[in-house]
Amino acid sequence: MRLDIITIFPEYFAPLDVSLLGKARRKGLIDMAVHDLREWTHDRHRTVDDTPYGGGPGMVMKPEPWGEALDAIAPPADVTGQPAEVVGERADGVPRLIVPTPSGRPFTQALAGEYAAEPWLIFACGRYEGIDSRVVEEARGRMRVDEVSLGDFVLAGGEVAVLVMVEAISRLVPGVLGNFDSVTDDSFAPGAMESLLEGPVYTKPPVWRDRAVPEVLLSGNHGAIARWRRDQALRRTVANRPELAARLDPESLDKHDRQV
Ligand code: 6GU
Repeated sequence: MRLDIITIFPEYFAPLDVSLLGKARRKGLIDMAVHDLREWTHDRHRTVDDTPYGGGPGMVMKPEPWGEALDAIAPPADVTGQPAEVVGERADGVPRLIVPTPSGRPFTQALAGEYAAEPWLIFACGRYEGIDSRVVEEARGRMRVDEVSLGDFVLAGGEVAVLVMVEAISRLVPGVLGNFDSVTDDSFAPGAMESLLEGPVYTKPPVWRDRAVPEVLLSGNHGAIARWRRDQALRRTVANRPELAARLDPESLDKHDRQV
């Protein structure tokens, strides 16, 4: 998978060299480049923002550097309709553009899974009050564009949102995680425990500060363990995410679940 990130703060992405993602990059599973938007400015001050038309607070990112950046990273098809020659090891085909903004559609585990199956993603990090709307409008003419939000709160810019999304997406790329089960077990993973939060986990020692690990987990009774884990997941979902619990399919709850 190819990832291109466009930002005025490339330093934000240093953590992508470490841990899981660093390893995936070294293994060649993920090919990532971070681009400084200011490379595509032409004035002495490398200006990327200006005052908003119609008035209002703050600044808006100018369209010209964004247009040039996207043309350079994902060259538009030429007049013959043939995709332009792409330099170096770039993924071929058409990328999907993701624009983080609190006004976007919600980022979910399902969307992360969808992105993980794409060969090429471009992330456009806005700052200030956002990017001139014509940039997304024009890009839609030649690639799929999603404006995506992490939730109902406001970050100072898209960089941290992109770190979050890249981590969620890359761990779903085949080969990135050692143990594939740790993906299928996740809270929000599609499957049997769908829409239940993950329950508590324990490791050695069996007693720590007078607190024993729940006995059932040491019993070796796999049926009882599965039953207990489901109870715990259900309790946690009701406590922390009542709106998720309310949406559980009544058909999928057995008599035992109802007592929980
Ligand atoms: Cl994706 N971007 C910004 N700037 N703020 C956010 C967000 C994204 N999601 C929630 N708040």
